[in-house]
Amino acid sequence: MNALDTIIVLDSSADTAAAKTLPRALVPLKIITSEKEYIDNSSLDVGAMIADLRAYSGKSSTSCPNPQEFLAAFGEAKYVFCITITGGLSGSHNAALAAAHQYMEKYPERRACVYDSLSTGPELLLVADAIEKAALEGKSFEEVSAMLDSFHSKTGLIFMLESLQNLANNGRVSPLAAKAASVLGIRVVGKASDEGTLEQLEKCLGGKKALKAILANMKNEGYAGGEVSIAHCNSEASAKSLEKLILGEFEGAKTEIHPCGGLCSFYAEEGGLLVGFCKGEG
Ligand code: X90
Repeated sequence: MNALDTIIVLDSSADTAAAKTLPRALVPLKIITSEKEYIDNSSLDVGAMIADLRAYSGKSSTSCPNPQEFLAAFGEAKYVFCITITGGLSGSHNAALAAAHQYMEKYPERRACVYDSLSTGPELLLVADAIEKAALEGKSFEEVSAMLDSFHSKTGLIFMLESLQNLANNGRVSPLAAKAASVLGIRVVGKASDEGTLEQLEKCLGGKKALKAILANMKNEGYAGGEVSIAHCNSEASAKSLEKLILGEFEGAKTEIHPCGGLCSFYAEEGGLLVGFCKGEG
């Protein structure tokens, strides 16, 4: 596969499309309140959106891209790898599948592979990095697609949330789970389940305990010093503390911290951390 003909397309749940070697494109989801519609692209002022939401108590929701929006991002690429937020919680994956179908029907010589991350945020970035690495090693489109067939066992996502309000309001977790997290000072630590839904693992009182619980659960899921990508919603300090904790135990682990984009900020809410990791030693 000629790497120059290849594009990695992610929906905006991935937080960033900062290109490495291969071009990347982000397809925006939308965050909608009765006052405003926020398009989760690179011109979105995420900080201002968070401030708006803090002051807003009305109804809010999100919507996923349609197939046309994915098709536009595929552009003229010969090979497309498209990674979406979990199909268990969003229609984004189905829209991407429809787009890939139309793309290959219209251009029989082009290929598009769609990957359901069963997750969100940083875990998508780790998948993108792995695709990029394989492509640059000279693997064929079919070889990279085959690698993705068994890739879910290679990465994981642990999250820590201070509020589950927006998730519950939009039917993405049970109101009961949200109620438990609404107690002041309680943090919920959980993981992206094998089905691509939120699985609560622990409730922690206090930030320090929650950070320790994140690392303990990462190890439980097979983390042993591999790559880590941390997304935070207005909580860089706790992301840095977590990074320190990880490096304290796994010296030399490759870590990276970035702010959540619009979609993950809306659902993770202020104080939230999303931690994607590669299982094993990396
Ligand atoms: O289609 C849409 O409108 C988007 C719906 C997205 C719903 C869930 C977003 C979750 C974002 C929350 C914590 C991590 C959860 C991981 C579960 C797989 C972040």
